Amino acid sequence: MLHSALINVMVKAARRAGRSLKRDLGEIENLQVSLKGPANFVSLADKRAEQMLYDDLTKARPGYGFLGEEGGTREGSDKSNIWIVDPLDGTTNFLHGIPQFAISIGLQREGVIVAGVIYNPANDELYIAERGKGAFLNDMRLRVAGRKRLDDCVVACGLPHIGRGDHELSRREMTEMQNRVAGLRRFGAASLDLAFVAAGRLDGYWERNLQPWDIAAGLIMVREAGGIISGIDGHDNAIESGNVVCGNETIQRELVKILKPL
Ligand code: 2AM
Ligand code: CA
Repeated sequence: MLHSALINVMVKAARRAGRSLKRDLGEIENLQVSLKGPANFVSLADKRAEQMLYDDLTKARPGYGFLGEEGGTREGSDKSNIWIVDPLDGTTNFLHGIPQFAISIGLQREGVIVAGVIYNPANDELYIAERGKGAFLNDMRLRVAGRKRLDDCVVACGLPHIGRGDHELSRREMTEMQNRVAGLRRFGAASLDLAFVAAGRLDGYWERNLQPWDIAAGLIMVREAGGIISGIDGHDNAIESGNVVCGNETIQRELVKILKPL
């Protein structure tokens, strides 16, 4: 399938960094048994992947800014374009050898996300979206699920990590949702949760306290698949607030109705 030059640049970068992560994943199983564990190794894998992405993306589009999880903001001469990159989303999964992690690359232009690529090298699933051109999984056009009744829906969430976020609030959310949905899931890689909503695998997803690089590529993926993504308050502020609620029009609205008052 033919994609734009921009998407080709993003895909090429994601695949190269993905090969590196996949090799590193192979090493992790050996390291699991060591006393120190693979944590330091993973941190290096993460940094190496980000450096590759930075090199490839800035080589292909000199001047664009770069916001990465590892290196923070690197300003470019072109102030209107910025890459928003997570070299390894789902770090905890990766560390444990669970094949649910991804490279996430978003492009923000004049404050709007215009393109996104999410790549899971473990199963070679490549998600692509470009503004006005649709969303794709390995070249298959994506569409969010059509279910309208929450009690038919499988919905994923994120849970705050140890020492972070409001654990009491997340328990209230889960209690409420368990009473309302067919199945509740927690996969641990925000970018892939968003991609799964775009692919119609999940009917909905919500999570609080995320970072721009967790959300950027997934946001356009969901929108280009015909879904709605917002903050917990239902407004278009997912990246700014770090809180995400998404699904088809009906399900996103239902989820906001439940989560907002909690
Ligand atoms: P990460 O693996 O890149 O850190 C899981 O709920 C999601 O939350 C993942 O996408 C994870 O991305 C993200 N996340 C955000 N803040 C985190 C933190 N402090 N610790 C671990 N994961 C975090
Ligand atoms: Ca992340």
